[in-house]
Amino acid sequence: MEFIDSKLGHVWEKVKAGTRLTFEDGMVLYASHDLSGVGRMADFVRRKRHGNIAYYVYNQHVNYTNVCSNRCTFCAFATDEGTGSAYTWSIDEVKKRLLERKDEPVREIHMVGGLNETLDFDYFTGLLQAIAEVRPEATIKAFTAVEIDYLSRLSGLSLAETVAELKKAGLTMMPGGGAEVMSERVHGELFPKKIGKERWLEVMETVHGAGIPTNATMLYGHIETLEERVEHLITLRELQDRTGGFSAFIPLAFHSKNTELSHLPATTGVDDLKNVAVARLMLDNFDHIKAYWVMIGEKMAQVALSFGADDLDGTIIEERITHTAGATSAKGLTRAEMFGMIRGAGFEPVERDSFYNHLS
Ligand code: V47
Repeated sequence: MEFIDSKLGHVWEKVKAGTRLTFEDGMVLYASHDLSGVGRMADFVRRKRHGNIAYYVYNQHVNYTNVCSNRCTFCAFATDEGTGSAYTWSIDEVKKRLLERKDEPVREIHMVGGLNETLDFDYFTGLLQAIAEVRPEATIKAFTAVEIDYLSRLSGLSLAETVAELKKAGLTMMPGGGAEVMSERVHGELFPKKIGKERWLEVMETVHGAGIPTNATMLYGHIETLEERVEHLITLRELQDRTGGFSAFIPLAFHSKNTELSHLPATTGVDDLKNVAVARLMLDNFDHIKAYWVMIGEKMAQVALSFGADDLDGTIIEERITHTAGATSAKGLTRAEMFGMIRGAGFEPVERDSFYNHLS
């Protein structure tokens, strides 16, 4: 492979040989202006794993409350109880929202919410049971590690016992949010009330130990350094070596509108593609890299399929977290639009369930 940036040659030798990349290699990749060179290497690895296939899932988002006691500075979604925009859905309200779309072939319910201190533990198990009842054919992918930690404190149960109770009630998978960037510096500045790196990892390890797969994410494009990004990826890779419980990694592009960080500019297209590509190259033990179209836009997500991504996430319809922070992407996509994006990029669309079983 020919490179504009000669430093990439050394990384390419390793990629070809299947040798694990180091922290220094990660820095070379992030610092390089040879975007197509980084992307071609990521595409090489992606095609070895997934050939010409690109995935999407027919899913529905449920954000049961936006009341949150953590109040992270990067979040536009969260609010305090009693404000005009505060809401909390009862279990019946959630059921009603699921039933409204009962004639659609939804295969995954993605559910996350704020830390709302007015809700008790029974609400959460009741929520899972109700969803499992209304949508028995869908996987319930719910609660970030932050919520699981909170639920353990709320219930007074150990982490393992909490996870066991949630699993019994219907939890079958967990999304990847909540770690943001695993750096003490960023944690202190942007989300001091939220659990930190060690606890996030402990929750994930416990959940994986209970046989529940999870995703992992990284929120980029705020105050993090390139070093902190690479360290974050290596930390995830190390946990994956131990548990094998991570299914997909999703780089999350920061949106600053309506947040305390509204002075920060949007991420660039180059950075969006680079985060997908570097993740594919560094995370050699992750099967799937998602290009989350909600955050990077439909057009960039389509291009990202040639930069290491093999999955576009879902159809969604009612995304709230990123749109409250100014996302200009659609709120949902149809199957036909998913197909069009994937086919237009030269890949074969495959509808999947939460565990990447092929449905079409
Ligand atoms: O943890 C919050 C992020 C996450 C903003 O696992 C923001 O399949 C950008 O984790 N700008 C929740 N990002 C979303 C998430 C997710 C999404 C899609 C799929 C999966 C999966 C997981 O959203 C939070 C936080 O990192 N976030 N505010 C913002 N202003």
